[in-house]
Amino acid sequence: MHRVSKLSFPLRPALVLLLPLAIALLAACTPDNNQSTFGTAGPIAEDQADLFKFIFWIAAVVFVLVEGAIIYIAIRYRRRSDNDKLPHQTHGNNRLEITWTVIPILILAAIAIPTLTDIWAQQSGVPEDQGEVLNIEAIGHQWWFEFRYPNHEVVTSNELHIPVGRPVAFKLESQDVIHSFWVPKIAGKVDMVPLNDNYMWMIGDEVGEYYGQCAEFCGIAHAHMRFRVIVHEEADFQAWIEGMHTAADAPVAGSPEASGKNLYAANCSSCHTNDSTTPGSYAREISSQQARWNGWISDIENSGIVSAPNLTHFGTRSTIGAGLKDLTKESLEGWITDPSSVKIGTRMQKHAAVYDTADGKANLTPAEVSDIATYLLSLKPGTAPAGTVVETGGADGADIFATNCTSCHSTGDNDVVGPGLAGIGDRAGSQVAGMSADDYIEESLRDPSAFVVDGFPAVMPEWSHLGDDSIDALVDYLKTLN
Ligand code: HEC
Ligand code: HEC
Ligand SMILES: [Cu+2]
Repeated sequence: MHRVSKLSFPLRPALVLLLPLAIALLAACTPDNNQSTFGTAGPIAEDQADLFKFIFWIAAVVFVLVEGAIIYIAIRYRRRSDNDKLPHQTHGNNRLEITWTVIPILILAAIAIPTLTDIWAQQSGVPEDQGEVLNIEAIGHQWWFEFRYPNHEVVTSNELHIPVGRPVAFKLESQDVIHSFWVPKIAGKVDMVPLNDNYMWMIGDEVGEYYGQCAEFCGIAHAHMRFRVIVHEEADFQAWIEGMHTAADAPVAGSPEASGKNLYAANCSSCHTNDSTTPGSYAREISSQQARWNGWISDIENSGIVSAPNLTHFGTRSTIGAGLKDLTKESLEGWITDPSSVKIGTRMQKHAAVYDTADGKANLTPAEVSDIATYLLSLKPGTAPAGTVVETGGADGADIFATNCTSCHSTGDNDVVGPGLAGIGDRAGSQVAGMSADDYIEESLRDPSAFVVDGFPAVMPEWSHLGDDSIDALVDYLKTLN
């Protein structure tokens, strides 16, 4: 007779293989992991973890009882010999039917109470009674995060700074596709949907650095769309805000930083702003970012610009490529030379003119890459008091232009956000009847809304704060562009 009791499957080797695998998978559940939702550091994540555990234990009890009963019955009432007869067949038992209808209702009700309480608490707006609320706008881009602090007029990217113990209210936006904002240890995830703002809030309970991640598949670099949340003591947070309003020191003439600064102005500043420290720079960055986006959307294949991370005080960052790598001189040089070797699919490499080469790598020598990296790493709050306008280079028009204008204007014929300025001296004289070239250019700087060039957005900031000498120097410099 054929016997089935002997397993033909090699049980022992299978266990030897499966056991370590199971242990490895379970190890992912340790609370210490950077993205584990078990080791929480904020009330929202904590409530969600508690809810998870509550439901898990109910499910575990149900599982053990039901599976136990099945196994017990299967063994206890199995067919023992060919002589066993089919037992008496029944159908329907009211008492049993009612029991196994009522028990699940009770279980679901027990789960619904804390679930609804949590949803209610988390969705009914940021708590106003737990300290001064910090407002942040978080914007998803393929494949990085922009953070704006409207009340502090600070813009940064990929590294979010918040004070410990204070409620933070987020307005979540997206510029391109649907992303999702998730800081596993501090708060649950909420989608970032284009043209439909979402809201969430969180409180960071413990000072430290936490991982964030886009949690909605958004394209090729989705898994590499990360960010960091740095939770500070209140005083350190205030110092950070203050630092973000303190200009970096100007590079010493002839230094690698000075060379890097010029290379940056020529190759990078059409997409990146790196000096959002002065009064008015917040509004300027928002309009530049919008203009970069408009430029990209109007010519997705060939645009030379696209919205990009704000690099103000990049030297204080700890990561690069949206939280992908630690920031070091080497990783930064690798990024500048060939961004997709670090992160596949970046828009930076696709659109920046400097990568328009045969092998797609930067059209820069290693020394030039090194200078740009040195310059970017030197961007930290400088020694001038917060809020002062650092007039780098005194009244040297070329330098003032490199610092303030190259994010929107090229000195050639190419339009970036604003028109290419080659030949502006010649054409300025004929723009407005009776107005000299000098006056036209000067008026364009002092009151850009006076004449808006056809076909361009009215986003040009006004420049009176640079001072009369600088404006004169700029006008003289602009007239030399041909
Ligand atoms: C066409 C627009 C464009 C130009 C020009 C450009 N970048 Fe970028 N850059 C981007 C975009 C977009 C990202 C975000 C990439 C990502 O994370 O997917 C980026 C990211 C970066 C980052 C990482 C920022 C972060 O927060 O992790 C650095 C550093 C950087 N660029 C430096 C440069 C330098 C240096 C140049 C000039 C050699 C340059 N960029 C030119 C668009 C541009
Ligand atoms: C945020 C982007 C932006 C920045 C930064 C910017 N501009 Fe402009 N600029 C524009 C735009 C857009 C126009 C065209 C619309 C208009 O005339 O307002 C323009 C127009 C001009 C014009 C008139 C051009 C013409 O053909 O008539 C001049 C001159 C000019 N800018 C000079 C400067 C100088 C100098 C700086 C730096 C001190 C500067 N811009 C900074 C966006 C910018
Ligand atoms: Cu995303």
